[in-house]
Amino acid sequence: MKNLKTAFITGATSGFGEACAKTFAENGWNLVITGRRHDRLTSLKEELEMQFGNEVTTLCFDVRNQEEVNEAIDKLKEKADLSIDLLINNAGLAVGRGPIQDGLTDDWERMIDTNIKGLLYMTKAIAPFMIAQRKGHIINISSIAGKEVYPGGNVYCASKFAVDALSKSMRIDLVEFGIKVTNIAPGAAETEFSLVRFKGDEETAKNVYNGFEPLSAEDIAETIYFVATRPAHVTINDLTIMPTAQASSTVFHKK
Ligand code: NDP
Ligand code: 8X3
Repeated sequence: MKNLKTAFITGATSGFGEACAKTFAENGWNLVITGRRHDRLTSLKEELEMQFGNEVTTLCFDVRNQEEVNEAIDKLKEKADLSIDLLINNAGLAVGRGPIQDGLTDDWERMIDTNIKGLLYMTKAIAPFMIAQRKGHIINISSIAGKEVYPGGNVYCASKFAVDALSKSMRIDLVEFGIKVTNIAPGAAETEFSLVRFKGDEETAKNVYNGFEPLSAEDIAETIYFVATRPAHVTINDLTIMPTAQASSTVFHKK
């Protein structure tokens, strides 16, 4: 039997977000999938609708632009019957991995605007749906980089520490409305993350995962699905998930 819940996933055009879209669709959820790459959103929608028969809505926008965020959500409000049960605040990125003294302002702004401000704009736009329903779940994707800093992590780590703090704070603000808030902190996972971080340098991106088995996007999607499907009275507040070969943000057991 179909589960008629709706998950709203930011950053569904690759990595964790795309894997979540597939996992939730397979389990009968309707989806709102978002990202900036229109072609990827369209082909994912076609694939999921054909395979699982779910309703998949695509919204193409940049989470850094509050006007674009609000316009996209206004489009959703035109669907009178829409309820959003789950928001996965996943869209995010790292750009660069150098010491603070060599950092590029543009890279810093991309990380802060996407990882912190984008998450805030999305939450501000979607929380009213959940408050009206007196239920809902917001899952924020932080990182092990939001628990421990590492050399060259500076602004990316700060942005993910901010996500960790916002998760704690949002949980307090939203508890009276029955809204769950979960913070997920993954270690190294092989997605397009490192390709973006190293600005398209495929060799450097690949080297990040040499000598150990990283997490996959599917590992994260499976975990998020578990978190999202606990009974109504149970919330997983915070979850750190690491490759077995990674003990901390800097300690890896490599072959
Ligand atoms: P990917 O690069 O594979 O996916 C990132 C997603 O974010 C893409 O769908 C991208 O879509 C979207 N995105 C980025 N910037 C924007 C923007 N300005 N507006 C809208 N969407 C945007 O990386 P991951 O799947 O690995 O990363 C997902 C999240 O997980 C990020 O928040 C990342 O920081 C976090 N994370 C990743 C880890 C890893 O090792 N991979 C570990 C811990 C946390 P598009 O380009 O189409 O806009
Ligand atoms: C991504 C994991 O350790 O490269 O958040 O920062 S790490």
